[in-house]
Amino acid sequence: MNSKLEFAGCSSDFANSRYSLLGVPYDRTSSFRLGSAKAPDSIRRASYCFEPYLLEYDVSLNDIALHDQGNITSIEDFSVLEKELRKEVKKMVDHEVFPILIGGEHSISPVVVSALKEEYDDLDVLILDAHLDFRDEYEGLKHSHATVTKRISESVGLEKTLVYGVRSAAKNYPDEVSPTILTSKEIEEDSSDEKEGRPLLKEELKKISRPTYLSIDMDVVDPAYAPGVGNPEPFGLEPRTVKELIYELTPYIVGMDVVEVCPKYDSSGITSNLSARLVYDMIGARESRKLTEDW
Ligand SMILES: [Mn+2]
Repeated sequence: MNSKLEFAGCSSDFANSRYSLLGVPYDRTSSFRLGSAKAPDSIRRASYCFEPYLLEYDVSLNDIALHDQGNITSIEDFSVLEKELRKEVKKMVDHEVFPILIGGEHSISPVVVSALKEEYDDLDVLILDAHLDFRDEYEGLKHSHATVTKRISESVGLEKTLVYGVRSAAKNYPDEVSPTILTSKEIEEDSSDEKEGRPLLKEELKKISRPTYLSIDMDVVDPAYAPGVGNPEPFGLEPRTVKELIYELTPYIVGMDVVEVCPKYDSSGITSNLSARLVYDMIGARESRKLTEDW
């Protein structure tokens, strides 16, 4: 662990914390723009932009035991990183601390999912991503940011892998062995009925009533709001949509990550800013909606 910076409000020690952040600055397989290794500290810096009191949730981060573990240092080799990251996630689960992972590239997520699967046998995974990332391998690599959905589906099962916000996939999609997807178009066009408020999304999310891991690839958001990512893909989700999705899902979330931010291409810092704010939102929403299930 080598980061001196801490995410805002992280004054609790690990053993007494409810949430713990871990930076994973792994960035070895990015196919287009490198630079996500700088994201954990960039998102930590951005976290000081906001008031600890979250008006919409009537929750103050100052009243919640938050902890920041710094960054994983074993980032040169995937198999070494995998071992270290699994150990850290297991430690958090054993201490009943909610894990928040800050990437780094998306290939860290299957490792976290596989570690959580040992604790939660019935785990669902909701991936927010512009890209389907369902290749079996990419450029000869099994563990690449372009194979994330495939690896996750092997861990928890295809029927328990959901990908929302998709607008880019390899040519052989769809086929009979694909995960459940909602495209960014389906999700944004769902918002037209003000009274009902996203009926399709709410209907889809009803299928989730189990512990769920939430993986947010920031490229799910439209590049107008989140330009600083490895593979920006136009026609994405509005930030507010992601916020609402997090709110609807919070009773079930048992861990989350925010990945693929690339500060080098984030000249105004708005992608790091939004990433930090989504972490605030998840905590605020989760604290305001008491968990109803004991997993
Ligand atoms: Mn992506």
